[in-house]
Amino acid sequence: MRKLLLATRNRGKVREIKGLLDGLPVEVLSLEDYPEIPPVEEDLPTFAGNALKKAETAARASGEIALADDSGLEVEALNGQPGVYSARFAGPGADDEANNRLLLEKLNAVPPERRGAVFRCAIALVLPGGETHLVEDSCPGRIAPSPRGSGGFGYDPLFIYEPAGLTYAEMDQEAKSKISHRGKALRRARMLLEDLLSKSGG
Ligand code: ITT
Repeated sequence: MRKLLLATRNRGKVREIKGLLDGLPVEVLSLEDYPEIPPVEEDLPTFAGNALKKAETAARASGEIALADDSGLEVEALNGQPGVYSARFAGPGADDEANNRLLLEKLNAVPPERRGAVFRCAIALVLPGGETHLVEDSCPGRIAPSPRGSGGFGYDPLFIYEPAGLTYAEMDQEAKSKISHRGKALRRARMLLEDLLSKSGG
């Protein structure tokens, strides 16, 4: 069976992406299976640029098809911050709790009607020969006044998906993936991947 390397070390992402790729004729691996591949410096100004950089590096180093996700939260009242810095909002190596705390601090005096935000996701797919594909999608929402729910990862307890009136962390993985930035982008990436696998004879 062909291998597909998820170019990420984020376990929350791995869980969601594996769920969305279920049933494809590929063995899905992640960078945890390739400890020799060094971390990529995510120094580009766009989600697309960083996703491509991560997938290209992983495809080159492993010789397998690589899929990378670069994602993050843009908060209107913060002029789009933390954006591409979402993972290290509270500093290098910051954990989810520290990032969430800082986000709430920065929005302390901001009323509900000005707490709009957008989650964005770029998925890059790179074949061992260098062929590259990119898909992007997003999901609008609002930042809650305090954390709610215990599912998911990252900023999930603070991101309210308004049509459901629930934070991402109050939704189960399937419900989140139906409407999330990652779910929407990955369903399109899955179709591309199905096409590429059938062309290359599985
Ligand atoms: P990799 O680069 O190894 O994939 P990372 O955590 O550094 O892992 P990013 O650079 O793409 O990933 O940073 C995205 C950050 O945005 C991530 O750490 C989360 O804090 C946040 N994020 C992205 N998608 C999210 C989601 O669905 N729910 C909650 N937070 C999310």
